[in-house]
Amino acid sequence: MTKIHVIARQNQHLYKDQLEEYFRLRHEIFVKERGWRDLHRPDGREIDVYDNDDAVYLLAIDQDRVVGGQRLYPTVLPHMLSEVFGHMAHRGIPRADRIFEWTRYFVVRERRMGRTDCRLLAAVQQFCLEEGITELTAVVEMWWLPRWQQVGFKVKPLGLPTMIEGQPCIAAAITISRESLEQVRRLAGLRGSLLVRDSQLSPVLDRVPYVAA
Ligand code: A1S
Repeated sequence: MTKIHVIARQNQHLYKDQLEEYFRLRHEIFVKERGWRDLHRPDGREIDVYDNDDAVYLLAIDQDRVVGGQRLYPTVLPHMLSEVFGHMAHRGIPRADRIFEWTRYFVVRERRMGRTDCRLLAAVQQFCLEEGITELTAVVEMWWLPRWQQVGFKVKPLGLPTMIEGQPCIAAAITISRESLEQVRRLAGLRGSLLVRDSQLSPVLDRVPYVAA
């Protein structure tokens, strides 16, 4: 059964193979399939400056195979919205310990039937609730808005739509809530937790001394 594994600085060493597969899948999907040419790398691994010890990955893994993934990154550090897409957040860039940026979301082609997608969406809500993360920010193509509405995510735009590589895109903030988690769980027919996580692992709390330093 597909579970969503939480991978952060403290347990990355246990997931070396899966992270390698995840970076290769990102290249396959974002560069080759979606045509985001700027992300092309000769080694076939889509990795950027935010793939570092501060990133948290929620990977959908089925029998050791990565079938989907997403990345969270602290907004108190320089992140994509602050460094690259700041002009899209006309209302200002939300930044706080409890606000993370959400990027690099995908499901492998063979699993695009909604089920893995719902699991990843439920996982991000559950993980954020458990960690006390209150909000996620993201820059997305406009078609995400009806998708989020359908699964009960509470979304507010941070600015007006802007064209990126020929696609209308928007910066948005998603409020984390138990109701959203329950709604996406209901839609997906999910009961109980999907997350596999080290009980000692708390990426948000672990960051606090670092931020204060
Ligand atoms: C940043 C994202 C942040 C959240 C972090 O009937 P359909 O096929 O039209 O239904 C589709 C569409 O409505 C819509 N959709 C999916 N891809 C679209 C696209 N490129 N343009 C416009 N609409 C699109 O979603 C419906 C269901 O899609 P699906 O692919 O058949 O199935 P599933 O399982 O829901 O998977 C959706 C995702 C987005 C995960 C999958 O298509 C994927 O991994 N795509 C490639 C990666 C990607 O584009 N990620 C988003 C940017 S990251």
